[in-house]
Parts: sequence; structure tokens; C-alpha cells
Amino acid sequence: AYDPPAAPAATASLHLRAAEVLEENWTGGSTVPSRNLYPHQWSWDSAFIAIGLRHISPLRAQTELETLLAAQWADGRVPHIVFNPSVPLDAYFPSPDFWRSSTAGRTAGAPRTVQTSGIVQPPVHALAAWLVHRADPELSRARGFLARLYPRLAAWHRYLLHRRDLGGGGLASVVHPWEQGMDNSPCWDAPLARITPAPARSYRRADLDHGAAEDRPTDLDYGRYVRLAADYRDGGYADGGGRFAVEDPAFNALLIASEHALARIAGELGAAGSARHARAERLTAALVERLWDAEAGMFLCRDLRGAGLVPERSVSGLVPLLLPGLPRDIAAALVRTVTGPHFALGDRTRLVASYDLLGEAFDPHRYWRGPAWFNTGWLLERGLRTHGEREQADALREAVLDLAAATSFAEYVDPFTGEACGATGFSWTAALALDLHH
Ligand code: 9YW
Repeated sequence: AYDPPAAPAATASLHLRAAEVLEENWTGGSTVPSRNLYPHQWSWDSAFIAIGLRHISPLRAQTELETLLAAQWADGRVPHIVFNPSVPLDAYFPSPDFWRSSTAGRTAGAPRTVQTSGIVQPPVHALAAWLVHRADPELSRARGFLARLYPRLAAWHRYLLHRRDLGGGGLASVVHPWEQGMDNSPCWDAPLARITPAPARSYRRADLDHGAAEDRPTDLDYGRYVRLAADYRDGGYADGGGRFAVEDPAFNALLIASEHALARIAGELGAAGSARHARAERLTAALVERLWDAEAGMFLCRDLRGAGLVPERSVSGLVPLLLPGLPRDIAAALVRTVTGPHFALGDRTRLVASYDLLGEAFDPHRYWRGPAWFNTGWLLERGLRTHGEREQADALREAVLDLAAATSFAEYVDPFTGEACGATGFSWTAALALDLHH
């Protein structure tokens, strides 16, 4: 069969349209994930956004990460939201008056000049910083980009590896579903069931003003999110005592990928990176030891306050494919799982689903309980390519580009039909399509 090459006009317009989305969502120092739904700066969004922005403006990409890291707390944590003071309080919940970072976070060293949340998100930042540097090393060196970021990134990893090693096995734990970035994943159902929801009248969900209720987490989920966050805040954001503590495969895989990137950054700055590479390899061994499930053929979450491994298959458990240092048999099993009946990539789906197609909780439209997201698509494309699965990687890349363009850069899509869900003009969708386009 003859495959005509993509029309130059179509590819040029993808670049232009993606650049336009990022331009519209740029606020001067950072990029909002979505103009209406998420009007502040989000941590892992900014990392993915910077990875795409580097192809349009390396300077803006550097600034994106610098703005985020300027809001780092003295204990090393990088907050999951940095609030824009010019946005009205009721535009997003939970707002700064809920988190009260500058007062409740004083002991943990929250910044005084900017309001933030007190929880974190996956550590994609060192990986992003390295990729941003590589896009324009001259500008990066001239601005001292890596030299300024390196100590902050090192402190961020130190926080996760020490304060967040709640299981004592070397991995970092998340203390809230929002920290892992896949808010209502069925992996959280069991660990969350132990949490008494905050009363519905004690807060107001702003997300429902902009998103369809059937695509969003439920009210019961929200009550529990609010309770957990309020308890963490009321404890001064101190780590260790909370009722929710989970070791998540994607969160830790991203930490490992970022630790490898930090080793390269150290090398670029004239320091030795070998100790960091070695630490990343030890973390990879810990990931396999604590979260690999041979029967499932993938990684699972470990509920530290419950019964151990959570028997739910989420895309999070596939993300470690990203790691070049993964044992060969494990990488091969992951590839079989991605293409097998539970995710059916290249068969029933083109962009990997966020959750087990055969799982009881599967719902093709509800947020992280089935829909396909572009950031996990990007991560798996990288993983498949890293492990020599070129054909699968090429197909996934095409799917990201086609679906991003066809949905006007949707937040997430129905994994079977590709129908747009959530917001459109979503920044990381535009940024990561732009990256795969290059
Ligand atoms: C919310 C901003 C964030 C992402 C998360 C996603 C969602 C916020 O939006 O959470 O209000 O539900 O789950 O991964 O960073 O895009």
C-alpha cells in the first residue's frame, strides 16, 4: 500500500495551532493548563509545557521552570499549584485561603511572597530542565539556567527521597491523590475509602462551572480530597502521620528519570554525576522490588496504610517503561501488557487508556478512570522507543499528533472513539504534540 506523506499544510498548521494555544495560555511568567478550568500554575503541567515550549521559545521554557521553582518551600517541596494573585478566589477550588501556605506552611518553609498549595506533583522537572537546556545550550549557559536550577532541583529530590520515604524501602510516597496527578484513578478507591468525607456544605466546587459533571470526579471523591488536604494543612504540612500514603509507580519512575537527568545536569556543570546515576539505579531496583507484580505483568500501587499492593491496573503502572535501566524481561512484559487485552494499544485503542479496559471501575469518559491522556501517551511513546519497539512508538506518536489536532488539543479523550473530553486548548496536549512533531 502507498501511504501518501502528510500534507505540508496540515503539519505546519499543527505547529502553528499548538503554538497559539501556548501563547494564549501564557501569563507572562508561566502557562496556565487551561484558561477557564485551571487558571493558575500547576507543577507537572509546567514541566510538560516547558518540554514543548522549548521548540518555540527556549527562553519562555526556561522561565516557565524558573517561575515554578521560585515558589519552592525551604524544606525542598515544589508545590503543586502556584497561585496567580490577580485571579479571583472563587475561580478555582481549593483556593489560597484554603491552603493558607504562608501561615500553615510556615514551619515547612513556605515562601512569603507567593501563595501556593502545600502538596506536590510528580517530579518531571529535572527531566524537563535537561531537555530545555539541550534545545539551546548557548542561551542556557549565557543565562546560567542550569547553575541556578540545579540546587533547587537537588533539594526537591532530597525532600522526596527523605521526607517522603514513608515506607522505608527507598521509594517516595504520595499523601494525597492530587499529588500523583491522576486524581480519581481507581487505584485510590480503596485507600480513600478509609477517609471520612468533608461535609459538602463546607466548600464549593468551582470545577463544575467549567467541566461536565459526568466527566469529573464525584462529590464523594471531592469530600475525601478536601478532608485529606485539610488534615495535612492542619498538621502544618508535616510528613509522616497521615492516613493516606501510597507508593505509586509513575511518580517514582519520573523521579528516577529525573535523577538520571540531574546526573547529566551535574556533568554539564562540571561536577560528577556518577553518584546520582548509581542512586537512580538503586531506585529502579527498589521500584521493581516493591511495586512489580509479575502476574499482572505491570507495576501496581502500594497502599502503605492498607493491604499492600492495590489490585487495579492503571496507566501509572506502565509508565516505568520510560526507564532505560529496567530489566529486559520486565520491559518485555510491560510491552505485552500495553498491547494485551487490558489496554489493547494499537488494537482497540490508539492512545493508551488511563485505566484497565476490563476493570470494573472502567468509564471511558470519567477523567482518570478510563479516558486517554496525552502526557501518558508521550511518556509511553518514549518508553516504547527506548526499548526498541519502533513500530509501536511510531503509531503512538501518530495518534498523539492526530488526536491532538482533531480535538483542538483536548484535555483527555474517549480511548475508543477519540472523542474530546474535558477542556480544549489544554496546554500540555499542545506542548507534547509540538514536541513529538519535532
Ligand atoms: C483538578 C492541571 C491538573 C493536572 C492534574 C489533573 C487536574 C486538578 O488538572 O487536576 O482540579 O482536578 O488531574 O493531573 O495537573 O492540569
